[in-house]
Amino acid sequence: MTPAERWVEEVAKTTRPASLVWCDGSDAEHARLMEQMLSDRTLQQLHPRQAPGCTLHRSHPSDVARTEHLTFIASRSQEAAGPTNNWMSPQDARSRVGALFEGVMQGRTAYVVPYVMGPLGSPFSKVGIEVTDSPYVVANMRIMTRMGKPALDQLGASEDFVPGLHSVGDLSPDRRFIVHFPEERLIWSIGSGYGGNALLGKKCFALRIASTIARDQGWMAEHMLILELELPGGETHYVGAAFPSACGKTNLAMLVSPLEELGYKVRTVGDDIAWLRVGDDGRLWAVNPEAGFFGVVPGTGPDTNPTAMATIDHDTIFTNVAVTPDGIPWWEGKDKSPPADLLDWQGKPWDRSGKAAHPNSRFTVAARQCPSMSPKWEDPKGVPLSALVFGGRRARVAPLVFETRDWEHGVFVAATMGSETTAAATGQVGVVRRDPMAMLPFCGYNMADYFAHWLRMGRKLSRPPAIFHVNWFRTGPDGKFLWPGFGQNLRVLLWMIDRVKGKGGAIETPIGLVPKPTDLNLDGLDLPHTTAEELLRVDKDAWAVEVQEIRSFFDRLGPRLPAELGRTLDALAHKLGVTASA
Ligand code: OXD
Ligand code: MN
Repeated sequence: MTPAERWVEEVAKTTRPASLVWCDGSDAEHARLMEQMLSDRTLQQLHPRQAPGCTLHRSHPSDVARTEHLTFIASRSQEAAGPTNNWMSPQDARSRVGALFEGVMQGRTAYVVPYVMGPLGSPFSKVGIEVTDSPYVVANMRIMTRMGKPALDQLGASEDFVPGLHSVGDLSPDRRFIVHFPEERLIWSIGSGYGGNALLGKKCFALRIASTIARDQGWMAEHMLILELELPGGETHYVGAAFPSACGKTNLAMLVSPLEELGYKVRTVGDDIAWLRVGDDGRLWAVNPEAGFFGVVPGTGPDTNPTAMATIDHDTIFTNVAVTPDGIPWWEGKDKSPPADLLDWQGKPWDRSGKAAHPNSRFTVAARQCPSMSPKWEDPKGVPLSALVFGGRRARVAPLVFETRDWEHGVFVAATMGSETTAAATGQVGVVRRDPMAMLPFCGYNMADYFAHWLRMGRKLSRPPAIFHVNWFRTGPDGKFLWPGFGQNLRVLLWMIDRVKGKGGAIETPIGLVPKPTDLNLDGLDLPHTTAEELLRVDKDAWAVEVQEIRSFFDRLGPRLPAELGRTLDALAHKLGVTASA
């Protein structure tokens, strides 16, 4: 028996499924599963010509987003999980959550899903095995990972895999837990079928567990898109960008260049997760560990993301969107006018008072369907990054873009970024919280140690990427966004590449290097000069308030916070002329 078989046997003894199916990832197996899900109404076939190969899944209304308050790090010491994670001792997890797994799969089929995160054949790829009683999860894992036989071939008789046990249980939030055992590299998830809680290769493995492996092995697992930017003449740059959930990573990764005719092209490498390593050349290299996109549907439309629209027009699993009686999917932002007789995301006739599609409704689609994929997206060595970008959703405070002074300052800016919460997680929407590196819900260990790891990584990079901060969401007094957004974000990326190349103007401000309106290529954009100035304005009073908030965030992290970050905060306070003390 291989270690994988032994673990699966052990799990089956606890969960007692009626049958056990090892998934090979084949077309025949997929067809069988789809047929079964269509007949038991787990999935509904969508319109054969308007949405060929597409299906709709409606989840339980209480199971529509990640549940951060039910997500735990079960490290041996609470200190190892740190103050930003929910902690449960491994013993508690074993008794409290373990009890819920006893016999939970009786009468159900358990699917054993071997999968690879990362391109096949890449030295950076890693194997996971998820045992789940949800065929919907299997169908999603088949899109999001390299699933089945290739994973077993890569694993062989090795014990180097991340085991993940998942059951939908009774779907009750009272019995819902997503638990990570970082020392054992083990994941348990029960009570939810929602992607971020149930597709264990994604947030649970590729971010939370991988971030702890990465800390131990000297690399990084980050919540970042990766895009390729080609300049006229063919020079190519890669950019990694970390924004919190539902803040536009997919849209930026699939950006259509408004300057394509001038030779500026954008291609996609990944839209959510990047595994980063120091290359022999001293640069930072990135791999997208995923094989598909699990994207937010509302707001995806022909203006915001025509590439995504082309990607999801066939062979896509939609979850919790609205639908016409003849099976055409619809969501807010798809087009201007909702069709008549729409059924909302719960399948009820839509009365037009609330949202037709759930704000966190999702598409699951294979990356190979996306017309903008870079030829390098599955390159086993990854791609070298010229720039890292961090950003949140801030109606006020942060300017459109600024460059940090060096790696250490970049880590400070990334570590202290704030963002308004979105519908990707349950809870209040629109509340500003610190979301360091967009990893608040995904860092598998103590956040202060994570910052120290970032600083350590910087010392290993002889040619580090430049680090920038962006905010596409600044609003004017009328509450409207100041920046036209979408494709125009390219103009901001081009300024970054100019800076990387030692060109491009900027002025020193207390927070970093900010372009003047004339430093950005705004040709052909109908953007009044005063609006451009407002977008780039550094509001010292607002930043003074920000300093106090950062100070209390740092206080929460306690004495493990790297001294460099405290010193950088003091320097910022000093430049702003505010008292540095708490
Ligand atoms: C996601 C998320 O699904 O961040 O990518 O919630
Ligand atoms: Mn994400």
